[in-house]
Amino acid sequence: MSEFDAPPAAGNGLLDRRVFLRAGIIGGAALMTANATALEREKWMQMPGAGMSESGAPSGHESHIVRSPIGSQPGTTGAGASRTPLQFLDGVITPSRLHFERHHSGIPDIDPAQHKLLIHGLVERPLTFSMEALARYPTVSRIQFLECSGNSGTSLASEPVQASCAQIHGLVSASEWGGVPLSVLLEEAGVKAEGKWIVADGADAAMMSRSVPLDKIMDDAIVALYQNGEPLRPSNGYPMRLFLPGWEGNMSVKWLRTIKVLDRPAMTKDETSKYSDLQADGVSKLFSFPMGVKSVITSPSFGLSMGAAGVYQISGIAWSGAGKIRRVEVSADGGKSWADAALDAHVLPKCLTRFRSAWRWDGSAAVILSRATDEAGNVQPSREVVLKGRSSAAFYHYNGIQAWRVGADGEVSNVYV
Ligand SMILES: Nc1nc2c(c(=O)[nH]1)N[C@H]1C(S)=C(S)[C@@H](COP(=O)(O)O)O[C@H]1N2
Ligand SMILES: [Mo]
Repeated sequence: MSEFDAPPAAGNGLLDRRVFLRAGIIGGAALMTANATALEREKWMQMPGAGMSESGAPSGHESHIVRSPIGSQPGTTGAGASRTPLQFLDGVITPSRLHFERHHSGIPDIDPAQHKLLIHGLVERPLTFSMEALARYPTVSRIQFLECSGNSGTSLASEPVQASCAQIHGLVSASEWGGVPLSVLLEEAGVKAEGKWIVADGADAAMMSRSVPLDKIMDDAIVALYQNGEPLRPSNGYPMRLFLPGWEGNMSVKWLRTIKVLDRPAMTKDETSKYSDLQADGVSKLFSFPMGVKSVITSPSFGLSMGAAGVYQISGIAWSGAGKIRRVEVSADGGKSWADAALDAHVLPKCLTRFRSAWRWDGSAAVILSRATDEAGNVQPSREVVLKGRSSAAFYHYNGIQAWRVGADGEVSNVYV
């Protein structure tokens, strides 16, 4: 089956996802290729190429693929964020150099030989771990996403902000995180019966600190030492960070320094002044830990433009703090009809999942959307549903459906449906 004879799967040109399972999509590529019979021997073939190097770097032709925008609080250089350029990436793993950053007081320059992790509070044996000691514990690695709870907050604006996918949704990334299960370290310290929470502190000037229920710690929390196979980047917590799969990014305390076992949450400045969801009735939800089910089409998206009418791939990412993505549906008619997208083979729990749909664009204006469902049965809500019951001052945990309008001129804009 090529996409030319693929059955339509939904309105306005969405094609059956099976085109991704067959060689058919090649037909689309052929359309864009001239009928050449021979290739010139290009200049880079006429002399030996560059030599080896100690550390790789992206092609100079891809220098636009950088984190942006970089914003910091007035009067500071390190209290802000940089975002992952989602619209230029494919697959699910974020290259470490492009992992988003969110710092409250810059990146500390930590000497691993001097850094220690202290575990204390309601434990039988308070313990400190040097890097060397930690490295001797059994490690695990998992590919998982990290999302700031402020991600996509731009979508709360009363009018759609015309900004790139990075700018609106780029506070999410995924890496292979490797490290020591925190449960192993806590078992060694011996948690007392009254220990029900921990509070984790960072070694940065902000001394970021967050409380985490012990159940989550014992379930899948790790002290991460590795990111995509190499030691963590300084911006992502070198030499060690707490990593809490699927939970709001703020709780994954970077530059981890102390873990104190408590009988209740510590109610730190970072969990009372921020990251709570104010409701329309003036009451805040106490805590919102797992990130909701969500998806976004990364291509086409704002700033990318379409060429001539024809067959295109709609591609994006979906994720959920509750587990695996079960399904992603795509619409090309503003939500009137939907078709299942194809999911790439790596569908991992609490990870980004790449989805793809084939779309025969007829060259006229269209609104494209994606909607994710996770294995717990949670369905990504519309913007309207997200806003319902929320205070207009609430900012965090936006997971509504993103709509992009493809204009007849091929330009893509942000719209609300
Ligand atoms: N010590 C410390 N940990 C921290 C922060 C911080 O400023 N200091 N920022 C938090 C926030 S708000 C988020 S979203 C994540 C971001 O992790 P990243 O910079 O590796 O993407 O780290 C969290 N951990
Ligand atoms: Mo965050």
